[in-house]
Amino acid sequence: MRKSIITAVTATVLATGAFIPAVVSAQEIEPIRVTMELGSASDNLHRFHPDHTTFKSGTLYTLVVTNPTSNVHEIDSEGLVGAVLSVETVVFDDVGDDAQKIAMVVGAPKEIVFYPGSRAEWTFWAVEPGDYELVCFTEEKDGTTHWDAGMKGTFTIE
Ligand SMILES: [Cu+2]
Repeated sequence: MRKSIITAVTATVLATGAFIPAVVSAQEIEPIRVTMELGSASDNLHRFHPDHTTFKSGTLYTLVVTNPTSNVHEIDSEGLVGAVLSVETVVFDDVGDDAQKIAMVVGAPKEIVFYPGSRAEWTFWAVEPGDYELVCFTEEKDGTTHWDAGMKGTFTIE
């Protein structure tokens, strides 16, 4: 499934002439896995770990995002979504290695909300260089957001 999707994306991109990936053959392409945690199980601070991640243009990545906390969090980066070619996002029922796939989204995820103890793996080609804001706008009962509490970061494509 993944191979056929990646091949289709590559063909589409080549047809538009907008972007030529480093690898254009139909062979299996292994994405580079990059991890990020939303908050931390050891404290209740609303932070991205790490709060800055750098990608190289023309490279295929899987951003592995886990929420080990008891809070709802999200990754919201409209800039990055527009600067990459999204392949798929696979949703898991747990953060650990025994987690089961429970859903897959094909194409671009506008934003992803993570319920406590969940994980998602977003696979995309990094394309357009730049710095892109990352925020979590989960709202607390008092009306403040995690962004207010400092849950913000940056994605860079170089
Ligand atoms: Cu949050």
